[in-house]
Amino acid sequence: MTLSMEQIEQFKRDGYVYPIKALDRDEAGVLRGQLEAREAEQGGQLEPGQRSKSHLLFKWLDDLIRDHRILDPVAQLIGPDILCWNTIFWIKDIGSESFVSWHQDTRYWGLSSDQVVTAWLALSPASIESGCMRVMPGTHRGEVLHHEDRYDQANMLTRGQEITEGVDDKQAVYMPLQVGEMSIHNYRLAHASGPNRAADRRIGISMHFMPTDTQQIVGSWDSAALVCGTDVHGNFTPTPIPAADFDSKAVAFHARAAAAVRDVLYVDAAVNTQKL
Ligand SMILES: O=C(O)CCC(=O)C(=O)O
Repeated sequence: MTLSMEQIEQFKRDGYVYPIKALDRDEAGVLRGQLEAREAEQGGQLEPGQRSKSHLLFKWLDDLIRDHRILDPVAQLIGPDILCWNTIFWIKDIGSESFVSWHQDTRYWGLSSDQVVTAWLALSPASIESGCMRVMPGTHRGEVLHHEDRYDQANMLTRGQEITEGVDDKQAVYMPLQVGEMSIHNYRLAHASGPNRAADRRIGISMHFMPTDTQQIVGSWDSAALVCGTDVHGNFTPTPIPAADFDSKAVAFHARAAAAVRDVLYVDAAVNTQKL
């Protein structure tokens, strides 16, 4: 589960590394089953508000952000003292037009560090056909590019934010993943994804990890889970560990924590599209 020196160098140069085998296929299938059982109980899908800070709702996801198979490669890239800031479900149903426009997360998350990384785990096949992520190598080393809020209904991003110049589709690299594999990218790296034209749902979970010295510089309050090492900085309120899926104490904390993230993501936005 550890990254080679070559992969670490590639991550520094290009801003991403994939595929990393994290879970067995069957194990990932069990997690998908747990997610889909909850979706079925609720009438078929997650509510938008359940897509973010989801480790407070799903015990198995809180276990996952603490799993060494996820954390070992992350620690190789950002060091041993690690907070998980957020977890987000990215689900594109069969035939869904949902897409993600070119964007850099560093522009919107209000986090002070340039070391924040996203580990994106596939619970179903993420292929070019199903709308896997694509990235613009090296953009994590440049300026934050200009974004415009476009509010496209099919865009999964909160405000349909899109980079207006500085990305060239022809230079983009697709990151296809098999079930149980993950990619890791720096949150300053420009990335995007297309609609799902495959015969299965495309289901991914993004887990956003950062060094413990990171600060929230846009919002007045924020939370994170200490998942590795120690936190001598105390910049984020620790998230409770749910005792079970949808345990009431964690659900109550989730309401506040997810709202704080929304406040940051929608700051100065003309429209609250309620996508998270
Ligand atoms: O799942 C996708 O297609 C996009 C995910 C994304 O933008 C992210 O994890 O930062």
